[in-house]
Amino acid sequence: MNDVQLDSVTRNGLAEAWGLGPRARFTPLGNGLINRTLLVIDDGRRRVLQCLNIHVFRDPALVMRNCHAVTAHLGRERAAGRYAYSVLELVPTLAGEPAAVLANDTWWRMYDHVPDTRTHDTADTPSLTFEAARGFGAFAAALAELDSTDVGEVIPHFHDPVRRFDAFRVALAADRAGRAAQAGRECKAALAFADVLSHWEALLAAGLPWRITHNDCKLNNLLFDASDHATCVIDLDTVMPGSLLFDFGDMGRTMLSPVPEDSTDLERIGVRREHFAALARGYIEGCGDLLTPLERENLVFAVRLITGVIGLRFLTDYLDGDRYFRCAHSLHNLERARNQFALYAALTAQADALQALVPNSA
Ligand code: GN1
Ligand code: MG
Repeated sequence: MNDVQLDSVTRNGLAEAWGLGPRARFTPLGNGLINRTLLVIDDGRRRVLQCLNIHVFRDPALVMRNCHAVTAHLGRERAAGRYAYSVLELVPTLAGEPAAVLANDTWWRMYDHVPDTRTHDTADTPSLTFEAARGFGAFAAALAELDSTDVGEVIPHFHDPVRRFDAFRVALAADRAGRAAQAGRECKAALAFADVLSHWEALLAAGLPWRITHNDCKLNNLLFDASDHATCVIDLDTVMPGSLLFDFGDMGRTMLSPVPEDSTDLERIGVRREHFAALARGYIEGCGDLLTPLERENLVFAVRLITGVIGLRFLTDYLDGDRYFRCAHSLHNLERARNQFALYAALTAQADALQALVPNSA
C-alpha cells in the first residue's frame, strides 16, 4: 500500500502529540465509510491512527469517553476470565489525553495495532459467519454489566426506523441534488419499508430490552486471525444504548448475502440459509442467556429492519448529494441502496422459513 502524504500541520501535530519520529510512515487501513484510518509504522512499531469525522460525531469528547469506558470495562472482563477476545487499547497522547486536537481542528486518536489480523467484507463460509456472530455475541454479553450511565448517546436516534424513514421523505421532497428522478425506482422500493414501522413500535411497546450495544456490527468491524478465528471487535464509536436487534441486524445484513453492500451484481444478492442458521447459533452461543424470547423471536425481523434502515440512509444520502458516507463515485450511494433493497426483498420473502431456523424460537 502506498504511503499517505499528510499535510505538514497534520503530520507535525501527530508527531508532537504522540512523539512520532521523523521517519514515521502512514498507510491507509480498512474500508470505513466515516472516519479516516491510517496504519502508522514508527521505528518498527505499528499503531492505528484515526481521524474522527466530527460532522458525524458532533461530540467527539463524548465518543472518546465512551471508548475509554468500554475498553476499560472489556479489559477488566478479560482479566477476570469472562471475555476471551482481545480488547482495543487506546494510546493516550504524551500529555495523557485520549485524543489530540490539532491546529487544523481535526480530532485524532491512536490504538495499538492488533498484530496478525485481517478483516473480511463478505463471509465466504458458514463457519466464518458463526465465528463472527459468536464474537459479537460475547461482546454484547461482556457489556451487559457495564453501568449504562457510563456510556452516552453519541448519535441520538441512530437506528430509529421512524426517523430514518421521515428523513428519507424530507430528502426526496427537497431533492437538493436534483437526483430524485434518477432514483425513481429505488425511492419506490423504499416505500416497502413502511411495513416494518408498526411492528417496530409494537416491539417497543412490548418492552424490547434496551442495553449497551455496538450499533455497527458489520462483518468488517471484527478482526480475525490467520486461521479465521474472531479476535477483536473494533470500531467502538457507536457503542451506546440500543437494542441487540440492531447488532444482529447489521450482522445479517453483511453476512447473509454472498456479495458486499455495494455490489451491483443484483442477481447474486440473496439470503444464504446455512449462513442464517450459523449466524443465529453463533450469536446465541456468544450471548449466553442474554437474549430474551422477544429478541429471539425477532431475529429475522432485526435483519429486515437494519437492512432497510441502512438502505434508506444510503438513498437519503444520494438524494442529499453524498454528504455523509464516503463514496468512490457519484452513483455509489444509489448502488448501495439498490443492493440493500434487493436484500430486504429477499429477506421479506423468506422471513418465516428463516425464523424457523432459530434454535428454540416460538
Ligand atoms: C458506517 O464507519 P463504518 O464504515 O464502520 C456507518 C454505519 C453503516 C456503515 C455502512 C457512524 O460505518 O452505520 O452501517 O457505514 N457508521 C456511522 O457500511 O454512520
Ligand atoms: Mg468500521
